[in-house]
Amino acid sequence: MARKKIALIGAGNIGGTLAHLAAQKELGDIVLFDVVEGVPQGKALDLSQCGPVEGFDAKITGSNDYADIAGADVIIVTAGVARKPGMSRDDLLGINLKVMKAVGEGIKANAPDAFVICITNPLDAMVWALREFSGLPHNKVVGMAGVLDSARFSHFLAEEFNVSIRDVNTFVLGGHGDTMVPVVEYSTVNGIPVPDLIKMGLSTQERIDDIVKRTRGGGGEIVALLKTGSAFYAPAASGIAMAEAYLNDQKRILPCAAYVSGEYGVNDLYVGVPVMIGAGGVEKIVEIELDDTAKQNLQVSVEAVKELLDACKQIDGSL
Ligand code: TXD
Repeated sequence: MARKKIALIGAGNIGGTLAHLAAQKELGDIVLFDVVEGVPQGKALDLSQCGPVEGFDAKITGSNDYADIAGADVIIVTAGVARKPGMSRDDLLGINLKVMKAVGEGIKANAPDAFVICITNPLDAMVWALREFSGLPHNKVVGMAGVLDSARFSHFLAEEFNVSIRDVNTFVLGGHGDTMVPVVEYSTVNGIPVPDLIKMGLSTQERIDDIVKRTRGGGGEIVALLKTGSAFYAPAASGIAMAEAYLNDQKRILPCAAYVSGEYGVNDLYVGVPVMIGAGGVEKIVEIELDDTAKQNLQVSVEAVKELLDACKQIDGSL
């Protein structure tokens, strides 16, 4: 069986890390695409030279021509500018919306059957715009945010309870950013819900509330530390987990920015919800019972996403 093909649109910090992880896991042949000449080609050549050391077989190439993504099975989009300290969310929106238009047209013309994972921020708006510009089916375009947010939440809880990260399962809903909704009641250590662990005296409500807050601010915390850009190792690992679920038909239940039409009382919007990812792309939206607080928090998140989309429509009248 011929190898799968993975196209990475954007060969920057996340794009290069995606390529390395995909190669190490031998997910398929890899095309790195970027508008900057030389960067995708240089990183592809450098990564190819990891092969003999790490023992992976993967054809890794770099390109500035969308024709080279033809026939891709999975496309992961990180093209755009990363948030810099002092850059407003709307600054990022304006620049990256134009990028999504170019990327969407490139995908539409060259790889309309691909499963597309959008990572570019502001994520909840960019994934919606990318779907609009590409014209792909809604279940084949998804945003990566919740897998990263729940990884951050899991890391902080594993530290708090001093347990293996293997035994921590967390659940986040809603938008990527301040309005995200880490759902404590559905977050567990080896099946024991966090509220029960608090009752068992293994932590306190205040400390868990602080962890929820730190998770919400997880991106900004790293931006402030790095000063020159945003997180890229964990975002790349998260995007690869989603790509793997599609390529290997894993039927994983993952928190992703997915298109909802009625679920959670939300219509015609991309929002962070638990979905099943398999060979059919987003195969199912998992609708859980939410308590009133989680419902309210999700509503706040939905309103924030709607506001972002309105801003996008102001910028690009074709949306
Ligand atoms: O959880 C999440 N979704 C977020 C997403 C987590 C972290 C970072 N988040 C966002 O991902 C971040 O705010 C950015 O919008 C993207 C990519 O982050 P990265 O750190 O990889 O940014 P880089 O290193 O600047 O890489 C972006 C590349 C760079 O090489 C540009 O030349 C290229 O994008 N670029 C383009 N490629 C193709 N087409 C166009 N038009 C284009 N414009 C820039």
